[in-house]
Amino acid sequence: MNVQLKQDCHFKNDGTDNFGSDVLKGLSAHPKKLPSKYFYDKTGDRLFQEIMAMPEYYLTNCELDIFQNKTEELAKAISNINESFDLIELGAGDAMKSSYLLKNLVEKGTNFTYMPIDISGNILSVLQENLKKKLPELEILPLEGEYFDMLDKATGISKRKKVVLFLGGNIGNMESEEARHFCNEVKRKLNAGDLFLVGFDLKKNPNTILAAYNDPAGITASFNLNLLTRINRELNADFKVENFQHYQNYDPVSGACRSFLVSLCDQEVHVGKHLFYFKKDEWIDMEISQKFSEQDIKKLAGDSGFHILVEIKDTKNWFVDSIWMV
Ligand code: AVJ
Repeated sequence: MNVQLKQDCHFKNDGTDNFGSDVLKGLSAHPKKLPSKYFYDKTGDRLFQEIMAMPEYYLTNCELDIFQNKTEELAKAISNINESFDLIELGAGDAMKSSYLLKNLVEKGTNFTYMPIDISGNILSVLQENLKKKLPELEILPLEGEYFDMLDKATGISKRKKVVLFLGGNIGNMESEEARHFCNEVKRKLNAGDLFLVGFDLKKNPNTILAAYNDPAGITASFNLNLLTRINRELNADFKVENFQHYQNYDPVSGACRSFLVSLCDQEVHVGKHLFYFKKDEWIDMEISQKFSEQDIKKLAGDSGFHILVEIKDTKNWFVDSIWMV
């Protein structure tokens, strides 16, 4: 089974997930939009793995570079907590990147419990099996469910200090207001001295960014179009996928990298008993992958009640793991 690098996939925001009502709400909005968190069905998971394997898609390799080659710096930042703690990972997946940090901490004899949170119980059991083999001394407590429900559970289980990881640049899939709200919620669940490590994709040459999301082979296009196929299958809809075209855009001023699906003709689409009209050239807002400047990150940390302890970048300076303290 190919579950490698799956950890970026399981992005969820809150405990109120409802595919059907979210889709109906999005298609009733002006302009129409669909939530990118629903990209990850079985086909979507596979397409995202193909994206991560593309030479243009640099994000995964950059963060892997940090976890593989700057492990000691990460561990040193975490050692600011000089007592036992829980290491909680939001959307842990197969823990490919974090396993380098876990190994370092275990070898140092650090007293901590790893609590991977994921909505996929299946991937969590794969993770547990792998880590048991690789790091038999690691204390691990997998938590299957939504981020905030499981964070509550974790804080209920133990009163120890907390280190929360949110990797992969997943924060970029939120609009800025949503990201602020998300960080605020994490902050509310933590105590003074706890840490929050967030992975951000940085602003860089606009052509480099656009290329990562606008691949000539059309994998990213398929990744977007697959959501229409999923809606057809799961919500009894009749999207004609060939009537929509992927359009990708990066605005270096705002740092927003956005994907759209453009309707190629006037058309009607049924979703269950609901009917939606698309004008030719009308678009659906699909996904934002926000890029950040150092200033943007500082502002987000400050606005949500954290201060930046240390920032660790990859060798190219394209990606940063920013470590915040309450
Ligand atoms: C999983 C959110 C990090 O936004 O870069 C990749 C998803 N979308 N190509 C990203 C994605 C199109 C990815 N994240």
